[in-house]
Amino acid sequence: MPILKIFSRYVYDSRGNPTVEVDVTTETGLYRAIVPSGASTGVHEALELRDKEKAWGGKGVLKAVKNVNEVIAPALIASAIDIKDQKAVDKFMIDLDGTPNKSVLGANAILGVSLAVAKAAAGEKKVPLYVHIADLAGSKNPVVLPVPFLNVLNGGSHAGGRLAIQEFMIAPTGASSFAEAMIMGSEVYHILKKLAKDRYGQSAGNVGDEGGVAPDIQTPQEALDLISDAIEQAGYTGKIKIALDSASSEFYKDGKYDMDFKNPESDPSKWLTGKELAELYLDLVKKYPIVSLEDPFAEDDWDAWVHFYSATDAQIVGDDLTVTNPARIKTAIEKKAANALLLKVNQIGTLTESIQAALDSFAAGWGVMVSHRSGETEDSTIADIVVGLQSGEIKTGAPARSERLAKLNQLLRIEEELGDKAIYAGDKFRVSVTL
Ligand code: 2PG
Ligand code: MG
Repeated sequence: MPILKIFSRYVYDSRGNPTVEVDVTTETGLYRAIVPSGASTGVHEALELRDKEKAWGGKGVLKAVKNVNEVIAPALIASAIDIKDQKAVDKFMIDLDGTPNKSVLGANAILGVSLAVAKAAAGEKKVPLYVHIADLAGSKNPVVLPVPFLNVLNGGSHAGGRLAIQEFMIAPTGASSFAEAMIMGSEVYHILKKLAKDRYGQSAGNVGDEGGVAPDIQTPQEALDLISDAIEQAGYTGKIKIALDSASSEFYKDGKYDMDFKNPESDPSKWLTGKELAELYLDLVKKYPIVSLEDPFAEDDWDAWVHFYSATDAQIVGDDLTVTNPARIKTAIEKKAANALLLKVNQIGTLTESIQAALDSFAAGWGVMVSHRSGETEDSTIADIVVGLQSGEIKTGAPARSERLAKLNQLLRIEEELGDKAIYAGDKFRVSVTL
């Protein structure tokens, strides 16, 4: 079925910044995708085209919008490529751009079209989006609902407090369904908010970019104690695990890690080496039920990753390290630097390359956690992606704020639709493809 029209406009994301929206129209209807945007972005990510002009503080996306409307739309429509052939559609746009990091058209322009085309193809096939994505990925059993890694306490570049580590997530692995995982997560979130206010004052209940509470605390131990207490009060000890995203590239300075990086007077003699930071993580893993650590080290500090890999059985997730890029993933697999991929569609810029990144990771025995960005929208595509890939783990913020719930609510609907066929990944989240 041909594409009748492709139209792009800007809309606003959850931080109030403009972002690219794309509508693809075919005979079966109008299909829409909105592109997310990160704050703690990796230097190796595909290029997000921003106007860098006075309007919106340099964050305008008018050029990216124009690239969709004036370059991609006429060329793709004229090519008459079958929209069900996502690989061909994405390759066409990659070639049209002609650069390795999509810097001519912008990864935000290309991704908007890529995702909207996938939705249009699902519409043409009259199947849910996750079924179409499963077809594209060759998934064997796309009925697995992921463990939601709920970011209940925000720090780093996503919050105002002093905490260096960016994300403290709870993972209800002991639930029997996704719906039950959300009940557990929601209960713990509300208890945590109350505990944070009781311990640190009213303002500790304020939330960061991803909806988690953001008390002005300094150490990861304080955060983990708060969360452990909330899990215990809710009665879920043992059933809810914990995960971290350090986003440590944000506090890597002169070859060391500054756990006080938001303090302009931070004392360099206290900055940690990679080995010292690894010791800190190993202590935390011993004391708390931590099952996953993301970006524990900076994006090019390979030695620290390799050292840590051999010291723990926990999931070690590459985000800034691997940037959903098959070439970086290959290096990380070869070096034994990580054992899981954080999959963010806008880090690479097309659905096809994102699927390839997941398949390469699965082939190496890695886990794959599908992820939102800190700047999000009502677009819920990643919920269908995580089920379509059968990857068993997703992080999309706290169980609060509608740009986060858009994805979690879509997963509730998918579980309901699958009925008896649905399988909750639970404590098998790292090997969900084998279920
Ligand atoms: C991360 C993300 C999403 P950002 O570091 O994993 O939680 O943050 O989108 O700011 O890169
Ligand atoms: Mg991250």
